[in-house]
Amino acid sequence: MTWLVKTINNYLYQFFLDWLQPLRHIYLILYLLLYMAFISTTPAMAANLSGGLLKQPATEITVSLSNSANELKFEPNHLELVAGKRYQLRLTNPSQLKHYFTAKDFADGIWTQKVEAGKVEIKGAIHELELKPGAEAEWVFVPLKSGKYSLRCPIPGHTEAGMTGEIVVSN
Ligand SMILES: [Cu+2]
Repeated sequence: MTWLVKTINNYLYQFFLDWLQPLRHIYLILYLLLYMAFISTTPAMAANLSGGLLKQPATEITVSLSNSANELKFEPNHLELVAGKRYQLRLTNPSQLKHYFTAKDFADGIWTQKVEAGKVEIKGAIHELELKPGAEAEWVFVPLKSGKYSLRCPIPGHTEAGMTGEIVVSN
């Protein structure tokens, strides 16, 4: 009778070997598929989040780059923003010189919806804006990362003369 048990055991063992080995691969494939699905839905979720965030009414802020007296400063030179809120930053240059609005680290931590200047709308990541005398631009964005960021005009002599500022993003 033991030979029968042995045969059945062998049969069962073979059965498990034959079926479980491929199952292990299926498991691995399923795991990979799930993992890939997770990876691919993450940007989709981010897009949904951005979509919702980008539909809120925007808070308007105006920053003047220098002034009609050509003073080398931003007015105001301190901005307080809240992460996740939508802003419409209006930049003006009423001076006779060109100026930059440069806040690289700040720009890295925001979602730019658009920059509008004249009849042109620019979409996508923006890091720096140059405003010629009399120019105006609108930057619509949502800050995503809290922090304290520095703002400056990198034209030689302007930063040194005090054309700097600070942007604080809180949660
Ligand atoms: Cu300047």
